[in-house]
Amino acid sequence: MLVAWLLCGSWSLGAWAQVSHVNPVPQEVETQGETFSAPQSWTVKCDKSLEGGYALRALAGASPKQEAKADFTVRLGVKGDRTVRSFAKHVPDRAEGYYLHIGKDGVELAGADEQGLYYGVQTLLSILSEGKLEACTVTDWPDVGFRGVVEGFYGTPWSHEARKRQFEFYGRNKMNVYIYGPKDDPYHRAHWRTPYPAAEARRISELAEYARQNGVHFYWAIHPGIDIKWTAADRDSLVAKFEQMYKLGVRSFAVFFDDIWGEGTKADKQAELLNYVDENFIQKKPDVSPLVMCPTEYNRSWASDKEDGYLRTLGRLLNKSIFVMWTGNSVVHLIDKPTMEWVNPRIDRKAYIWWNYPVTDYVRDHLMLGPVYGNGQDIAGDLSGFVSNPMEHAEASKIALYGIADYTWNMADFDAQRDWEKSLRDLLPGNVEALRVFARYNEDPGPNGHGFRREESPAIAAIDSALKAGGDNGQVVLDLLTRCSELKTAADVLLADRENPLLIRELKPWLLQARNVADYGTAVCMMALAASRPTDASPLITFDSFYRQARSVQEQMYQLENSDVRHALQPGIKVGTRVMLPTLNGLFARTVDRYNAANGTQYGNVAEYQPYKLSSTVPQLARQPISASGNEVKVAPSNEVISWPAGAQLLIESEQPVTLQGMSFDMGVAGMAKNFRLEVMVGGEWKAVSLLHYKPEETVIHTGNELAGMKAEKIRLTNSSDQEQKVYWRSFSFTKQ
Ligand code: 14T
Repeated sequence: MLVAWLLCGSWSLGAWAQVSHVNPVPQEVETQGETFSAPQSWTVKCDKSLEGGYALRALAGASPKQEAKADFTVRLGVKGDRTVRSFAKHVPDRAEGYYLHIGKDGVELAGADEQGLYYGVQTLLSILSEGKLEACTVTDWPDVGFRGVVEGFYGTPWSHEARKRQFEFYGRNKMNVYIYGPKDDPYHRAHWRTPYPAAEARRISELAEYARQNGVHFYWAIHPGIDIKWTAADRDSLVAKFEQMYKLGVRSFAVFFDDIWGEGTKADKQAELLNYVDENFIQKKPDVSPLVMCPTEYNRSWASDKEDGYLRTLGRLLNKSIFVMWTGNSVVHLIDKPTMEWVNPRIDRKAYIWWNYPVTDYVRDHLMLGPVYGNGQDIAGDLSGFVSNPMEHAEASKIALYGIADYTWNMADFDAQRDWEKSLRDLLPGNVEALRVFARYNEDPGPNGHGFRREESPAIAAIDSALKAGGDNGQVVLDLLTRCSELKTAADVLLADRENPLLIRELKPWLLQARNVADYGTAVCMMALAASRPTDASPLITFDSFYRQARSVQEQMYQLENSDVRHALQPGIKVGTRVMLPTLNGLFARTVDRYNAANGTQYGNVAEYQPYKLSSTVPQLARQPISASGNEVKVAPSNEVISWPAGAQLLIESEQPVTLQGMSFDMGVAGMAKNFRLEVMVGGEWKAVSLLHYKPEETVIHTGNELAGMKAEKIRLTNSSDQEQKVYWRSFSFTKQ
């Protein structure tokens, strides 16, 4: 009785164990939708040659025990094996394809190759996931040959454990490539010639082996372009490094020439080197995958289109067996038919897409947890590979990666929304509702130099329009209030989640900020309600109290953003900045205006808390973030060369006068101090402060002693020379007493 009841309990969730929930969506499925409970044990039959292989090993972990004489048999193998002879004719004639038939008394499974068999096992396991099986026939294969991930972002590389978890995820979701190329691994880029020390070498070895067990090609990439000389010595260093990696068990290799300048960027030299590596290393070893390269001009906006330009030279000279990566029309861009039609003839082969999504190294204050929509679904035949550059948050990246696995496997049937729902359930089955709500406010990267944007919380966009159209009608305000409450609940529930602690640790700063956004929204909605319906229920249920609460939460949002919860390089924790916060700020301002007009009061209608405001007539500086932490106020550095016109200025305004202690900044050029004038506004008057270098060859600029103790209302820095100055914006900060 008890057992029956327990089984029923699990069955009620069991609707999940269906072929329709397999990711990626299979190419061909026949089913009547009939499910039955899986056997307690089964007999696995295969040819001897497969025993000990990774496909068989994947099956060994499954829940039905393997027994010599069970009623239920699983017959499996690779096309050509004796065991699968009777049904081998159904196997699709495609690399990595498989045929899977699940019946009441057994399973037939045959792969076009061992990888195909492995994928058939994955499909079987995922149908099996809830103790049930569905009677069905699946004929399946991937659209794109190489599918997966390039760990190619700037910032903290993924941890060893995170990478291993990733490989399991790739295996389950039928991705077959992981390219190791974290920009901040010194042995990949800065010290590419240096062999890995023993401990790091051991980890790479372990990763390569772990990847293999999960059906993933572990590509190790080298990034030699920063200082390479086109000499025999450097060529040999590169091959020697590859040999070291080969000895560690690496069987797939890539060479990156992205984000470099100078000598390393020459197409003919790159091609000569790569052909050498291809002919003397890759081709010489029978068990090594094709070489992959990332070009210097890796997107259309940077590509010169001359007949003898970079791309065509590469296309002409590079061995045809070498894959060439491409990010699309710009660094961060969707990929479509015209993208492929432009690049393929130029590189004279099918491009291998490096998709810069969901990477956030250019907007570290945001998360990208939204659906994977917008790429062309008719380009499967135009690509040789498609890999995603993820976020430095490994677990959180899985939402997007799940979608990319699905898209690259079966492009025509890809449905971004359906896929997204499935991915959330896969990542956090116990708290999928909360994750869905939270993710809707973490989709868009915010304004950025690459011009890449995503939609965000469509439900809130609809509320915003309704509010504006209906004069902040009470019913719509209640709808918004409900959404705020929902967001708060989602964040709280996720903060207490124990199912995927690694994910929650990554999300935590944004979960805390989501609570603030929700609290702010609640206060604003209550302001709107209290403004039209004053009550005397409590002295705190008033417009005035909610107004003060809204301002207070804004300040807390600011404090959190500038706390050490976040990234040192780029402070900030942004949630709901595209739709939710503008909706709330709009409602706040309209409500205050309406209240002031009706009551003759003078509440300020700007909610955003900003103790320091930066503005500039130097266009490249006007949008630099300014932040405070402890006693230090910093303007974020910029990676570009700044053209600072004569007479142009940078202005910092403080909400309240601050007593200065010290200041220094670095414009990357020695002797620059004489071209600039620094002034501080004290009591409404501009006072000059002297600027100096401690040593003539130093680029850092210091201020004279007169600065300390000044009660500054504003600070301004002006190019006082009579010509434009080219400078770097390396650092700028001042301290308060
Ligand atoms: F290799 C490339 F295909 C590529 O995309 N390189 C980097 C990549 O590592 C980084 O994660 C990505 C997103 O920020 O963009 C590329 O890096 C850049 C892009 C720029 F536009 C570095 C400097 C830039 F100015």
